[in-house]
Amino acid sequence: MTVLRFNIFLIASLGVCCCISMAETPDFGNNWQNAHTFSADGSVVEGSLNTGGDVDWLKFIPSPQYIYAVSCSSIDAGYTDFQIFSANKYNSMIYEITSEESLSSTSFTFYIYCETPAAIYVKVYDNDGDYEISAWADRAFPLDSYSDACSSPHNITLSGQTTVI
Ligand SMILES: [Ca+2]
Ligand SMILES: [Ca+2]
Repeated sequence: MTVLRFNIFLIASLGVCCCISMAETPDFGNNWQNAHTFSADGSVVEGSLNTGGDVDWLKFIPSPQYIYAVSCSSIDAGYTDFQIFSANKYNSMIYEITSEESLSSTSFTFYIYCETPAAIYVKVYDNDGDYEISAWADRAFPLDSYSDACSSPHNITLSGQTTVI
């Protein structure tokens, strides 16, 4: 009888643990410096915007010379705002690579050329409710022949008429 009770308690505990591990616990960071790191292997990350103006930041580290796909979906009614940012090579600041158009949807997939392993960030905000994010390496691409150093830029030749206003 004691063994049976213990097994029932163990099963109940495992069930609770499984539910907890699926949830966003703790809340994903509210700024890019505290972003939640996830793997860009196609697996889905589930998150939730809590009431009171919650903001969630997530990030992944890409392999260089790949085009990555980032898929964002709002699960609940209404749309959630998603913005995607890239870090500089020192990981000291970020800049946005999405536009306003890509935010006004309940679901979208955005493709990013990742020449370096600089972190890619996703900011989620607006409208309480659940959302899903996944990312994966879509395909490799060769490096371009243009220099990365400003001391040896690729020269371009301008042609045509120049208009000065
Ligand atoms: Ca959250
Ligand atoms: Ca948060």
